[in-house]
Amino acid sequence: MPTKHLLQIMMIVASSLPLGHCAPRNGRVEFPPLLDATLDELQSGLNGGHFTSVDLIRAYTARIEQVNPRLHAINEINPDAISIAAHHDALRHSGHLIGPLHGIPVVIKDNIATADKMNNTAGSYVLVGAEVPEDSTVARKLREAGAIILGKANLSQWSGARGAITQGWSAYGGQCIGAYFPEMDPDGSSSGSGTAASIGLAWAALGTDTTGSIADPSSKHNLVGIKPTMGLTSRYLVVPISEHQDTVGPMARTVKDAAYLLSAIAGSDKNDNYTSASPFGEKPPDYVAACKGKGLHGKRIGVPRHMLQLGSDRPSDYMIEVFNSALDVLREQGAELVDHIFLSGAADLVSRKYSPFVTGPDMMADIPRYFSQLKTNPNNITTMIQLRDFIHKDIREEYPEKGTQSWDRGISRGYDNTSPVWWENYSAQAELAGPQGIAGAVKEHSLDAIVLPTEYLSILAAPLGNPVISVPVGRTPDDAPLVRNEFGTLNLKGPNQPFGLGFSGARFSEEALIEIAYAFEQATMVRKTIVPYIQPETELEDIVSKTEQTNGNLEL
Ligand SMILES: *[C@@H]1O[C@H](CO)[C@@H](O)[C@H](O)[C@H]1NC(C)=O
Ligand SMILES: *[C@@H]1O[C@H](CO)[C@@H](O)[C@H](O)[C@H]1NC(C)=O
Ligand SMILES: *[C@@H]1O[C@H](CO)[C@@H](O)[C@H](O)[C@H]1NC(C)=O
Ligand SMILES: *[C@@H]1O[C@H](CO)[C@@H](O)[C@H](O)[C@H]1NC(C)=O
Ligand SMILES: CC(=O)N[C@H]1CO[C@H](CO)[C@@H](O)[C@@H]1O
Repeated sequence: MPTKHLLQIMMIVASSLPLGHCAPRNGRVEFPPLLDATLDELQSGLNGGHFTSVDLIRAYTARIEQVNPRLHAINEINPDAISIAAHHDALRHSGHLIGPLHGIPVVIKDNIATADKMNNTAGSYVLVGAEVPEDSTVARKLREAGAIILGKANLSQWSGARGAITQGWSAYGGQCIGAYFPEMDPDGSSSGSGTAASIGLAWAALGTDTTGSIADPSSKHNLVGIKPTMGLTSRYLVVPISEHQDTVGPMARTVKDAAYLLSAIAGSDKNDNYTSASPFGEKPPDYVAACKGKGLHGKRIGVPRHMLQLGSDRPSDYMIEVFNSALDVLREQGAELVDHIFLSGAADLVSRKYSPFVTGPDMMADIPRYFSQLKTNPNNITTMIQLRDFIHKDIREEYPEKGTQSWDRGISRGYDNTSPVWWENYSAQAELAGPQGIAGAVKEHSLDAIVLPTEYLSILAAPLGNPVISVPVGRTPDDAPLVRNEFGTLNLKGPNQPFGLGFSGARFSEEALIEIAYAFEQATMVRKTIVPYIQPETELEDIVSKTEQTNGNLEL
């Protein structure tokens, strides 16, 4: 097979580029462990000639193959990843770096389209074989920053918008599972992005968030997640749920790495005119520069504790203890806390008084619009009714065990987001989430941020697209009981379950939130204290020493 042969040659050429030039090849080179490797560590190893981007692709691919049969985190691997990496290695060798992410492997949620050999399925067979006219804007920006898109991450199918299904399940990718205790429900809908970034199946991942789908799985997978302000990152050619709430954002292992990713993908886009609300235009702030010491100094942070008493899922005493210790850290690091602030709109937001009538009708307009943008639409779907019919008939979609309730409701409601009823619900909810929510609290108490355990925060931030950043803060004790999810399919709760501290604030306040989160992370460094119970084995040194032997043999 000529193609395979060619690839092998390119691999060998690329791997051998830096050999003999810079690297001390005596086995004393330190390779960053891939469970935690940061961008700065990877770039320094690449620039020092200790390993190449091809090595990175081979290592991450081996790691994916080791765990994917059990964890189903990755739906597809980019068949061109090695040759792209070889190209990046050659560029690096000639002194040309495309951008800050040059040659770094990233995975993206399987609802973010790329105009390459990979499918963009939202986890459904209805989109297998579909083609987009060009890269989604965030994928293009990743490539322009130098990143290599290594693969597509599994997700709760249709980002959880189809109906009653276990988080992380998709027909196309199977059941994604979390890595911190047996049969861990991976949360979602950016489930595969969570598992992949948490155990080092790539440097980092992109997810998407409509009502918590970046922040919440980041919390549960021991990651730093940034759900950007709706309008900071483009949704062009991303399979949607709700044009008023969807955002694309980073899921990474450190605040600084999440900031690198956010800087790469942020910016206005003529193909997504919600991004014209951004005050920054095409040039977002330097979020990496916001990762500096003393970021908590003088910050005013509100604590809406009453959120912990709303809804059915209350925090354990243990989680409240950890949360209170985290608040102590914020104080010690120079923040001024305004405790017991009250958000009068919160109870109605938690009871989801209006939200189904906002995101549901959005979906009725937005999913058909995505189909209309395809260059190749293999099943000729143009309406929600046709989409539902396909799912009902194709046995691989596991209907009716896996339902279509969200679509059934949307179809029987009979209107989309052009209806006056939609507007009334949207306006009512905007009052709760704005003047009676985060914006109101920020104004009344002159706050830089509000803080809560992450999973109690997303519901406040979702309706008006306020940003959220989640940082690892703790894990459940070893004797915490296993609790099955509502479907009885996986464990929703268990021992060694990570959870995060979440910060939100005014729209487009990411820079301040990153300063705060970075200072908190540096003061606590919780991530490395939480160890997954399952992780892949291959490390860079395995790949590099194998490459050396191969090269040696060829040279004989
Ligand atoms: C995309 O889907 C096609 C089927 O239409 C399949 O042949 C191909 O292998 C898929 N791409 C990848 C990278 O898996
Ligand atoms: C939004 O963008 C689309 C194209 O992406 C365009 O057709 C439409 O007119 C724009 N709407 C507004 C209000 O600017
Ligand atoms: C979709 O439409 C095209 C063009 O009309 C047709 O050739 C093709 O068979 C259709 N595909 C399906 C699955 O209906
Ligand atoms: C929200 O939508 C529902 C269902 O269509 C409707 O009955 C209700 O009146 C709407 N609420 C408001 C505040 O408009
Ligand atoms: C890359 C990869 O491992 N893809 C797998 C995703 O899950 C489906 C369903 O189990 C497999 O068929 C793919 O091979």
